Amino acid sequence: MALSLKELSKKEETFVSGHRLCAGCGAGTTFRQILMAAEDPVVMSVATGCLYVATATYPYTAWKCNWIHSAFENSAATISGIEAAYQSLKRQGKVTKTIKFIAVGGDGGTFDIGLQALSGALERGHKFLYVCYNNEAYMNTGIQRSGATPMGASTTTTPAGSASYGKPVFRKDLTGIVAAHNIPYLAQTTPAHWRDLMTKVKKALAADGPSFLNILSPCHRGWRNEMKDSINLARIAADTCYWPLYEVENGEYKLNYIPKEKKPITEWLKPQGRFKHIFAKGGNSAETGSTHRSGPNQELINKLQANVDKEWEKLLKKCNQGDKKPDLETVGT
Ligand SMILES: Cc1ncc(C[n+]2csc(CCOP(=O)(O)OP(=O)(O)O)c2C)c(N)n1
Ligand code: SF4
Repeated sequence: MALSLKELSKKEETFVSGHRLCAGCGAGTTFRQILMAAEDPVVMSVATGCLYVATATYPYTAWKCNWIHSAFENSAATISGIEAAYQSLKRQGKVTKTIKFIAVGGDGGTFDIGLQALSGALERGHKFLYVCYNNEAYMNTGIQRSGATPMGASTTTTPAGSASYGKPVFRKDLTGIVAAHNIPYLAQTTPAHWRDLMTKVKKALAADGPSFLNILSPCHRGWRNEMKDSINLARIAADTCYWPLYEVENGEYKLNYIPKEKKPITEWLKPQGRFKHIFAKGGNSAETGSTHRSGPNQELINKLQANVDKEWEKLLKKCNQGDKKPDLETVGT
């Protein structure tokens, strides 16, 4: 089906309303888009986290597809078993229809606790899509830092205060880690770029082997932004190059979006309360921990900007696109 809003509006939804995700949560928008992009029936395995807790509250469910709750650490292992059973039944002629398999985890369940199960499933070559809805912390249990949390963010386990400027280390490059598994398809995207996200889901589900999507998923509870600004923040993440939209297809890197004007990282940081201390008087030094009494923690801002610039340049080289601009038609902002 063509990716036009008119056509999509006629499609029956598989992720439906009535769930208990916070109003303005990026995860609901993300999974609505994912399931609308799927052409075949899907079986999903969803790890513990906000998405599971808020959408599958027994005896209610927001999912009109086959669905299993998985433990925090093994969503990819659960889907592996289901996919292997399907392949066996297919070989025996007991199942003839095409079914797609999607494993899901938050960033806690993917970057940290479920990484081993994910790596194993990718290596074994199961034909499934793994989606990490990445809200950059363990939100469901009270906003603890995860391997995806950006440096400088104040969380309940890395609280900014007189002794700390927030999380002291950069986030893990999980997309890079997954790319090192040499799987057929992987990508980064956001729910603000709906056409990009849905195109990537289609490619991922069509891949001949495992595929992976790392989706930046706004969470106003943890990011402490205005509810109404969630999707716009995801857009700013791409415009600052903090969260580049790119894909790796059979080892070939491709940028899907190059902002006309690369915005400074402060545009991503400022609307979020989790970075409020960086702009307040009395912030701590990124290097020494000593207190700045005079104003914003410029040292930390410089460090964050330098990291974004460095990663962006590295990505440009991997994509080797020179002056060739990506096809903006695919982004759909
Ligand atoms: C092995 C294990 N450790 C801890 C927990 C408690 N727990 C449930 S949800 C959650 C946080 C999940 O974080 P994330 O995967 O990032 O998803 P989010 O809640 O942010 O959507 C934790 C720690 C658990 N269920 N299982
Ligand atoms: S806490 Fe965050 S991720 Fe969880 S439901 Fe609310 S907005 Fe969504």
